[in-house]
This record gives sequence, structure tokens and C-alpha cells, in this order.
Amino acid sequence: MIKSLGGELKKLLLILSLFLTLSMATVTDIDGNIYETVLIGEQLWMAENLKTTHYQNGDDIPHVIDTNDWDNLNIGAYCEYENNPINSEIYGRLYNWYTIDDSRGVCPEGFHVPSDVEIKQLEMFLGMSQQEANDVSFRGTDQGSQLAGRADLWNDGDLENNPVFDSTGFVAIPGGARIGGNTNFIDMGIWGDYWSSTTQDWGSWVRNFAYYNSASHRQICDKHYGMAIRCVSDNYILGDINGDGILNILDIVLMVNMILSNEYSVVADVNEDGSINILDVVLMVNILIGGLPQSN
Ligand SMILES: [Ca+2]
Ligand SMILES: [Ca+2]
Ligand SMILES: [Ca+2]
Repeated sequence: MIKSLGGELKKLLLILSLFLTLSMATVTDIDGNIYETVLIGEQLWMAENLKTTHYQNGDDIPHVIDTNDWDNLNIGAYCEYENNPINSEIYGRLYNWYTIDDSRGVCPEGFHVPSDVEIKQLEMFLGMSQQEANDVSFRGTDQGSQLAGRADLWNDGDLENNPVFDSTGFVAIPGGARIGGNTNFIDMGIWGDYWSSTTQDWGSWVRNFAYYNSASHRQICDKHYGMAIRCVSDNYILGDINGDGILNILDIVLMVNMILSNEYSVVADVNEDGSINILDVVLMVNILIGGLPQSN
């Protein structure tokens, strides 16, 4: 009897873990690259650097290898670190800022390049104050470590040695940048550089993560630079915890998991009372039975 109960329990756990595996949400770009996504607070982020070589409508993004050409661009373009395509497999591609400014859209459908404010929201959800978020250079405490991942790619230092390293699933990586001129490619293993869509004077606000510092770095960079892109979802559906656009049993499994681990996200707070508990599960079941998607 006990033996067979144990067997049933194993089966149940197996089914549950299968659900959890399936519920890892993904988004696919125009080239067919599949990216994992991660919900942090109420923002659904791509958990990998963008690789696309086409805009959302299928138009080519120019691939510019020559450094002199790259330096003189005023339209969108991409390249691979050190012009080596193998680097794009792990690190994604490097894009200049004009790619982000192009109305054809560089991110997958339903996603966009985050504004400076949206990145601040992410950092503040991870414990940064508004005042710190508005600051430049290294700000906050350990937000860089929380957002970074893949210790094997980073040089050894404070970023990966912080206990909260890789705790969010955002997995920022040190893909370096293309700054053009004689230096051209720089900092792989040392810095990870991410565009925002927000311009300021001659450049655009970016976030940088450095192997030797567990904080998050904010500065303005030249629009001609080539840097990584992380896209964020345009919106979310209340209750769609894995962000795949539909409400089903997978979202309920994730919701139960969040209750068990005492996590909070507005996406899972279906009855919008400020906490996630059995009431949200009951409401979700009702929504599924009634088939009424709740849009936010
Ligand atoms: Ca390392
Ligand atoms: Ca879902
Ligand atoms: Ca609730």
C-alpha cells in the first residue's frame, strides 16, 4: 500500500516537473531564433541576447563588417563580436543604436527595446531606490549580480562572487561592444553592454555590467557603438504567468509554486488584492472554466 502510494507520488511529481519544464515560456524572432523569457516583477524579459538579422517585417538589417563603414553609419546595422559568427551563438549580435530607432522593429512581435525608465523599473524591483536609479555610473548594491548569469563567461570578480549572482534568470552576459576606430571590439568577458531606446543629447542611455562590480552601471553611449539588446514584452495578460499569451493549467501550476515560495508578481495577482494566495487560484480556475481571458 505504502509502496504503491510512493509510486503514485513519483508519477505525480514527474507530471508536475514536466509541466514546469513545458511552462518555460519562449519567444521566437523573425529568423526563427527561440529565446527563453523571464518574468521579473511585472515585466516579461527575453532571457537571452537578441540575434536577429532581420527587422520584424522581414527586411534585412545591414550586416557591416568593415570598421570604417561601421563608424560612419547613420542607419541600423549589426555585426558579430570580432566579426566572428560563432560569437553570436552565445552572446547574440551587436547592434548600433540606429537599429533600435528603426520603425520596422528589431524585437520579436509583441516585444520592444526597453526605455531607460523600464530598465529603472527592473532595477528598482530588485531593490534599487528611485534616487539611485536616476544616478549615473555604478549605482545600487547588488543589482548587477542579480541580473548577470553564466559565471563561466565572466572574468572572476565581485559580480559572480556575490551570493545573489544569477538569482533572477535575466542572465546578463559579458558580450563586450564594438566601439569602432582602432580599438573596434572590446571587453568580452569583462563588460556586458545593453541598449535602452532612450536618447540623451548625442547618445543613448545604456546599462553595463562589469565583472569586478556587483552594481549596475548607467551611462550615455555613442549611437554608433555596437551593443547587445534585450527586449521586453509590450504588455501582459493577467494570470498569464509564463507569458505565452494563453491562460491554462501551466499558469496555475506556476501560481501554486509562487504561493509555496512566497513570491509576488502583479501578473499572478488575478484578483488584484496585493497578495497571491488560494483566492487567485480559485479565480484562475473560474476564468479557465468560463473561458474569459482577462486583459490588462
Ligand atoms: Ca567566471
Ligand atoms: Ca500562460
Ligand atoms: Ca490576490
